[in-house]
Amino acid sequence: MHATIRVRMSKPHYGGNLVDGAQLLSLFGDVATELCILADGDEGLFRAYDSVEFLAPVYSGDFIEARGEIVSWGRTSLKMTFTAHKIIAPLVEPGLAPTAATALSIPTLVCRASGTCVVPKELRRAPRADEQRMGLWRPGPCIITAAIVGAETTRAQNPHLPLTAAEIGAEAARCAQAGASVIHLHVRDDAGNPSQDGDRFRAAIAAIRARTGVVVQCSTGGAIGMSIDERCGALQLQGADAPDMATLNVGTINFGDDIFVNKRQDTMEIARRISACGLVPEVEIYDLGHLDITAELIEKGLLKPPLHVQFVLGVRGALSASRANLQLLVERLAEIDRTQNRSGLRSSWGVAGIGRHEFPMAEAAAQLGGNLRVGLEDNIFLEKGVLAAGSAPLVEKAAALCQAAGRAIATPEEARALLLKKAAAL
Ligand code: KMH
Ligand code: ZN
Repeated sequence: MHATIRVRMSKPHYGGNLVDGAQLLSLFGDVATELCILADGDEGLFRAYDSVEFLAPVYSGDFIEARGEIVSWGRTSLKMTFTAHKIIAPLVEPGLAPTAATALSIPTLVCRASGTCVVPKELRRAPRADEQRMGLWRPGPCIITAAIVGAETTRAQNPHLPLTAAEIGAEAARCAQAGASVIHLHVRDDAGNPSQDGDRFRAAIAAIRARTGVVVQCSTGGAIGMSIDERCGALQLQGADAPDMATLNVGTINFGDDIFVNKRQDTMEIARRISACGLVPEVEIYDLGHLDITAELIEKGLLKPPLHVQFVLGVRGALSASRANLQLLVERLAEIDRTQNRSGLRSSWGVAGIGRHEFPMAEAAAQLGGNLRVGLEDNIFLEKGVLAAGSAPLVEKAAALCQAAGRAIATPEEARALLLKKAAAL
């Protein structure tokens, strides 16, 4: 959750037209108040700053953009970080009119701070039903998805990669123990090569369900070069064999040195098949334009909001894994909700950062109120140079980031309730 205000500084305090730092802190106070209202439906109180740095002078006439983000969700307190950038400055140069001013091509960071706000216990109110439904307040528990197999990771890269149904079942149980509530599932053939064979999915799903109650989400992305029918192997499963969810890839991207092809007509066909099976789709978004395709699929009646989307960031050839890009995607999804979602329920999102971006993105998701995905499909290292002993240690590390951000971790039952209620909309 973030808030931004832009204000022109008008009161010089010191010689040379300099503005005093307290004015910047007053802007942060207003940003903090907005965040408290968004998070708790109450103005809250600023309790303390734990750091304030003044980094460049601010003069009367400068335009300042003050921005704040919630980075930890305590029970009654909210920890926030703030930045103030100078974005426009008067041009005071001989020969120029006194009205001359310029928009800075590179805004100057003039101040940064972090602090804590509280809503005193006695002032807290319960969210109204409409506020609750639309998720205007604090985010719910964080759903951790474990992508434990994938199609590209090999045993040579990480010897802990599960391949057989029994190995997959055991790894899913370890991940559930560590905090995962959804398993994103691919399967392999006897040689360990990617497969989307329905029987192999059936065996893997049965092995998972014999050991844990996690939500099972099967891939329809498969591996590069597979046909659409091949990719949809898991959609043949019916009744008790069927998965709970299936992925829907909506756009073509460069994928390292390959191309992951998702033609328009193929995407529409897979969307129809997922819907015909009564499964909840998870829409895989690798680039900003993919949300425009998603909007078109809603228009065509092939997707029904509220949606659940996974932002997969940091694939070489698609959108990079930055916090700014993630926020852009979250805002575009919110716009889709505002314009195309009449259900009264907000769409949900998660993020999967590829390679070294896995944990920065997991932390950003936890702080921004989203869900997250980790696992050997996306990243094989626990930390720089240290191979992860399976996906479970990656889940454990992500769960610690959730806890540091004050987010509860969704149980499989909670994930089921949050994700699968979207089925009602199909
Ligand atoms: N293996 C990637 C080419 C999905 O599971 O839906 C595609 C993929 C997406 O993994
Ligand atoms: Zn996948």
